[in-house]
Amino acid sequence: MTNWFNKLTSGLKKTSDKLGGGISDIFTKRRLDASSLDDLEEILLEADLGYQATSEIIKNFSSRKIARDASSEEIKRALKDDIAAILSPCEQKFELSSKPHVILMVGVNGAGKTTTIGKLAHKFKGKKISLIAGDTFRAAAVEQLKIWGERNQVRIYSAAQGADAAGLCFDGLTEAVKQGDDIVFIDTAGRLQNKTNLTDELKKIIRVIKKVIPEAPQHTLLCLDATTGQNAVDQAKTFKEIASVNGLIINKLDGTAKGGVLVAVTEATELPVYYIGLGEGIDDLKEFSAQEFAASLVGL
Ligand SMILES: Nc1nc2c(ncn2[C@@H]2O[C@H](COP(=O)(O)OP(=O)(O)O)[C@@H](O)[C@H]2O)c(=O)[nH]1
Ligand SMILES: [Mg+2]
Repeated sequence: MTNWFNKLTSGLKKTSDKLGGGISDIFTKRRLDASSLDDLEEILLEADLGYQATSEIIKNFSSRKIARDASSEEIKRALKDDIAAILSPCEQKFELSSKPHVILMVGVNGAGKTTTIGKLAHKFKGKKISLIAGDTFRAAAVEQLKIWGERNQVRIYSAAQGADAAGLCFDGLTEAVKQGDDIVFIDTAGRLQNKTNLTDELKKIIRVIKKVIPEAPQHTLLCLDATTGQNAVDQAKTFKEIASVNGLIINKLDGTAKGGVLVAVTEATELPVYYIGLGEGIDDLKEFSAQEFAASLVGL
């Protein structure tokens, strides 16, 4: 727990240096007034929190009873509370509801889909798990998932490069039902540069999944790369629209200066953040905590 908090805090250090450092710069010498609030607003925008969250926070600050001579530490605490309040509806426990529980992983190339499947399979160690290598576009993607399958000692269902992803999902899921799997993870390709193709492919995959199990996928999780900043917000909106995403995983929060984008993404989508990625290793996936995240973000 403390370990994780340290990891989160050091991961977000570049963001909190910007945010917390900026606050110290403003409020060490100046009072809380319209002009220092303007500067605070600028800092929040620069830290990628997005326009909506930023204006909400600034409005809160104006109406709040914070002493005009509050220390930068007090300002940070108030800011942390505001950010935690914005994020708290997004903190939801990830729960399995069916057998098999089908988890469809979506997101652009490089967002961490395959890696996250590997990490999640590890988290659910003890359950009967299979992985479907639905990114049939790149041979490397199948290989990468196979390595995660071996590491976790779980079954992987794959086809040759270029095979029809929806057909593979149908076969893999049918097999999972037959085998009595508890959880099935479906990896997908993420070519957002061709939105029509991607949309068609994802829709087809979802249709096919429903043919085998009408209430699946129980979770469609969108992986986002925090280092892409405001791009992640656009991706989130797009994928929510085309793939009925019902949960987020924000990766690469280790070492980014754009950690604030998590706030912008949740404001834009109103989706829960189930996990955050803090590294490439099998253990580097953490359940999202609004309080911890807000504290790390402002450097408290
Ligand atoms: N630093 C860091 N790297 C990550 C994280 N998640 C994934 N990666 C790396 O990002 C790269 C792309 O990940 P991958 O799972 O292949 O993305 P995909 O294309 O969406 O399947 C790989 O090199 C991963 O090891 C994370 O949380 N932190
Ligand atoms: Mg992949």
